[in-house]
Amino acid sequence: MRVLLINAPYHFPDPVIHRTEMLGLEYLAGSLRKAGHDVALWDPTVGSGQRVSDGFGLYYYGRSEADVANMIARTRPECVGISCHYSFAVRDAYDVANLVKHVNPETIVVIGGLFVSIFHERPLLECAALDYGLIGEADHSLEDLLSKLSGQGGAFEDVDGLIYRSGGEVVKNKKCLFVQDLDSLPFPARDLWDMVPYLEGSREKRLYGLGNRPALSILTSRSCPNRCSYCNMWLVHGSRWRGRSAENVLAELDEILFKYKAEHVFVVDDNFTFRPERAKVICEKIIQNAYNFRWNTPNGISVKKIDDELAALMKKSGCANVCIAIESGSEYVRNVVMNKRISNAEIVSAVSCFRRADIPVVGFVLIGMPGEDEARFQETVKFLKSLPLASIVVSYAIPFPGTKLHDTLRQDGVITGDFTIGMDDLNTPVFTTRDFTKDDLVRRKAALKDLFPSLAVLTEIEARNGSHA
Ligand code: B12
Repeated sequence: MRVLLINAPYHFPDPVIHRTEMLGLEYLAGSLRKAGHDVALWDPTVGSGQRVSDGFGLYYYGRSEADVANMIARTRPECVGISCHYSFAVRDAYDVANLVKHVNPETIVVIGGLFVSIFHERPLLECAALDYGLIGEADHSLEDLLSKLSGQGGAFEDVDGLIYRSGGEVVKNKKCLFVQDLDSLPFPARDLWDMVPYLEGSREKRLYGLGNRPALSILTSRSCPNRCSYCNMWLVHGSRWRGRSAENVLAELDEILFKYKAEHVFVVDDNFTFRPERAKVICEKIIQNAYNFRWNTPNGISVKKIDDELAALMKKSGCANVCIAIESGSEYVRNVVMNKRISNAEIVSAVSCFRRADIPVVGFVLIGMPGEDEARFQETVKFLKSLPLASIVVSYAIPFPGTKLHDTLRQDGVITGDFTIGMDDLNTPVFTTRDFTKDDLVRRKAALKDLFPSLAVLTEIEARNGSHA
């Protein structure tokens, strides 16, 4: 089948975004190509980004309707797959679906990604242009759906996690299957789109101190078994952590470094160090191969199981900095409210290991969780001040649908009715409890930000370390 996979455009509050490759779409394209389909990838957010006068001050990252329509008319796909990566960006995905059907009503339109994984039937109920949705990881299920659509037999009832229309109703199959052997997947099909904007885009943004190096991303494992009350990633990737072998990771690194000429790699796993022995072997193999590149963990890693040996190997293999999930200095907030099961002592120990290894540490901090009164917030201030962090990233708690945080706030009557998170909500407090007002949160965020240098400090550190920043 002729398939076009599209990254849905979106509106975002920031004037510049960190535009990275969509690993999810690249993975799907790799699997479909292996199964014999004729696949193309398109990212309409590339080469775009202008302010729109929508009254919310949001920037639109996407191409014009005419561009989307031209792309469809030119490539004449039999099936278009749209990725809605963020639960707050679905309207833009619907717009693409409607355009596809407008250009050619015969084209089959499938939606996947986080939004469908949370809301299941809702996108098909809200958007008549969508024919199918697939819940969660779709590396195998999309291939299965396409083979049924190409008339190769089997019933739609058998497609894992499929949402479809039947007898005037929208129905869903249970999502049960997650890729067990990640090594069996083809590498992300980076060759199907132009990687230059991603390599150059990261250079411009200098995110998390990568100097001016061109950067790409890698996923060495999937999911995280922890159930932090504010996270809903597991709805896509399931509850079991799965890791690729070091050999398989190194083979993809070969491609990233030598074929695509990246000089920095973002390790975007949800829990890269979940099996520290595996992480150590990956670092050892990078060292043995004398690969000359820098890497970091912009998505954050857990502080559990970090020891001096791992930190030293990370440093030697080129780790430029780590982001770690501290989130709060109050053990009550971190463990009872956030369900992280991490003590202050474990955080101190991990930060010390990284500092001894001379790896700059960025702390992720989440404020505005229920129960975080002024006294508990002050525990965070005190705890952070005691840590030798290079910088911190402070975010407001957002009750994304599908999270325990969302359910608790709904039960407590804090969230009512059709509560939705919009793009314009990402940088502002969206709820209050008796523990704080919105003004309190704004003041607390500003107070925390004053404690540490901004992330730009990492770029300076990289420059001192001999990067070409
Ligand atoms: C890398 C990453 C980023 C990167 C780039 C994202 C990108 N272009 O791919 C960057 C750093 C830019 C980023 C930024 C943000 N991110 Co982010 N990001 C991730 C991260 C860590 C990994 C994404 C990934 O590559 N996954 C691996 C691939 C294999 O999985 P996948 O993309 O989900 O694809 C699979 C399925 O979803 C499905 N699928 C996907 N597309 C399609 C399409 C079709 C047709 C079908 C059938 C199936 C399908 O099949 C795929 C293969 O199995 C996720 C967490 C996670 N584990 O997913 C968070 C995550 C998606 N990000 C999140 C957030 C909040 C953000 C920010 C808003 C943070 C902020 N406040 O600024 C920004 C917004 C981004 C922006 N627009 O600028 C949240 C989303 C929460 C929510 N409910 O929406 C997540 C879930 C993190 C979390 N734990 O909370 N992010």
